[in-house]
Amino acid sequence: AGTVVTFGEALVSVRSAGPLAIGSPLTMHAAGAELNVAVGLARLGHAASWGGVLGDDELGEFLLRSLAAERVDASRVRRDVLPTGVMFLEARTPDVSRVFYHRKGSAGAQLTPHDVDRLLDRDLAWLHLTGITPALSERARAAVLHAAETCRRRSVPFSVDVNFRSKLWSAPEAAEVLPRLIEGAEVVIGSPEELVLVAPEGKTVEAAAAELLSRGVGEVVAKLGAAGARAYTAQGVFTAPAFPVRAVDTVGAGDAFTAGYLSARLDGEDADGRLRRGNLLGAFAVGQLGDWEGLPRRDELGLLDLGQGE
Ligand code: CKP
Ligand code: MG
Repeated sequence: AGTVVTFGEALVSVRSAGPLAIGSPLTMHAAGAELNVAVGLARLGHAASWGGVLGDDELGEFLLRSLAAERVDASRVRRDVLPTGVMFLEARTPDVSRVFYHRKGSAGAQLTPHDVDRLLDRDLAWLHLTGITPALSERARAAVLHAAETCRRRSVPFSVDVNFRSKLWSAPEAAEVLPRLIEGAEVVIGSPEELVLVAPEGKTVEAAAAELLSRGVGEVVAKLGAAGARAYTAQGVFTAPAFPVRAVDTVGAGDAFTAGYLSARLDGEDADGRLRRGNLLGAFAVGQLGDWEGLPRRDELGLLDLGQGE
């Protein structure tokens, strides 16, 4: 059946219980958008592989250990003398959290097109990319554009989660690169604002979706947060509500949605089924501290069933 592959920068996310400036207690989690998606897919039983560059340090060891524990193949990871990146997630107040990256000049940004060639040299079922990787460095940008190009050439289906990060690059910079990245993608996922960013002519999410579909994107998926998600496809527009759950940590919800959506897509589910599983994984993710810790195994997919689950 082949492997679902994804790559990017994995980070150690350090979450605080309160304000950082007063030295609040910290907990350590494995994170990074692509790692989150790989874990989500592996939990559901898909053969998933994550690639990237990790520091030859204790934080890199921690990330490898986390990937192994979650049965994500990391056999093509490269180690580098530069440090593994860190992200602080500060609970400044119970309602306001802030993100601080310590990732400039990190190992993760050293990814090259050659790393991508090594990673993709196998039976590929699907490749998942995000708009974070091209924001990391010149070589990471070249690597991710090369990966998309390889998929187009080999006719391997691929997805892109736009994941615009304003702390890494500006909207005009992203708008210059991301439309090239998503060309020919089977699935493009983002918030309404992110979808508008990658469709040069589209001013609303509907116009952006129509533009992307007309330019050969297979389907466009808008994540609407608590309002659920909507898929724009050649067969029409489909909408599915979110699962009403209590949220303790919303970071990682987008990646969880993506993992659920792609999992259902790989299982051959229709648009309603894909959206439902995306929303379901998002609901599992927000219920637990950490980006992916709360995600379900396949036998747990019915746990949140409130009349709309699977
Ligand atoms: O869009 P999400 O909240 O699902 O993404 C969260 C991840 O990779 C998080 O793990 C963080 O490390 C990052 O996005 C990032 O680089 O911002
Ligand atoms: Mg996101």
